[in-house]
Amino acid sequence: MRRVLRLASITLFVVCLTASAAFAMEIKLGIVTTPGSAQYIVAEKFKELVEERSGGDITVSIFHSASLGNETEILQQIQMNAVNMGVITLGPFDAFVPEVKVVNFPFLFRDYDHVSEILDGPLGQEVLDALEKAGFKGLAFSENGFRNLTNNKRPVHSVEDVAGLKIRVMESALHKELWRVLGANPTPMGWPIYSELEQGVIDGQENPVSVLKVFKLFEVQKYLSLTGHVYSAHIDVANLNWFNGLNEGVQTMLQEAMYEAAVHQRNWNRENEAGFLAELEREGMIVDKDPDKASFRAKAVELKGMDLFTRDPATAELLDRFL
Ligand code: EAX
Repeated sequence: MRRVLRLASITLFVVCLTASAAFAMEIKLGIVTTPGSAQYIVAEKFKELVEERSGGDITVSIFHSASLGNETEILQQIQMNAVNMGVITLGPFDAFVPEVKVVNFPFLFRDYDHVSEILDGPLGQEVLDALEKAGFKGLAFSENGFRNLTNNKRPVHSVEDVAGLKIRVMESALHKELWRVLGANPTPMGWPIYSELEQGVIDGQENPVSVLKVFKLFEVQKYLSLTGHVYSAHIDVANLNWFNGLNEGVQTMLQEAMYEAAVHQRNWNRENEAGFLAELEREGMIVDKDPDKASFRAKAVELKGMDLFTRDPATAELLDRFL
């Protein structure tokens, strides 16, 4: 009897070991930015929730600070599943899935409430679903916020003041075309861009106030205009086949954890934006808080009729429903 019991307990022990060994998993998640950044806050919260809810069976390793390359390169690695997941700024997605750029259409959203209403609703889900064509599972939207123009040459109040400025833009056809239409000389570059600004390779750039604060761009940029021209989302993605190969319970847990991490980060951004702006002013930036947005909008709407949005019927149709 003893022997039987002992055998049974050994068997049970081995079964438990096998089960936990089969379940133990490391998720590799890539971001281009550093600790303290918006993308990092999403990644960190996701890691905390997943490790807690899986009882430590799933660990999340965060590869940050461009250790995997720029955002385009991270997306390529996610496609190959060399990296399982990422929190990636929406700009560089253009080249992979044309229709996601509708979210970056200028002056699309009135304010943050409008953003949440649309992106957490069926239209946002359609954008996430569109990523599947390129082998990505779109889990949630987090954010950098509304983008604003900065430069070192002159105060910019209306769109005429943009003429000829050499502006760094994200590696995105939409952003490049937008700044061409607004009259600038746009130069696409991956992140980071601090030294290019410092050395004067470019006159300016555009990013939300959280980015200007976290990356200390106020040290190398003088004029800030609160143009709010584009809402800058991140998409929190996974490799589609990898994700679909996980058991359903794990998929649901990861999906929920990423959505919660995204909402946590969006709240962080929205609650801190006014404070960040005050800090930029204290640091000496000259801020135009009420630029002539209408003059920017009047030119920016031309994008709708351009190849960028008309060439691909799915993109044109999706934009119509967003507008
Ligand atoms: O997330 O490339 C960009 O301008 C992004 O907004 C930047 O990586 C900060």
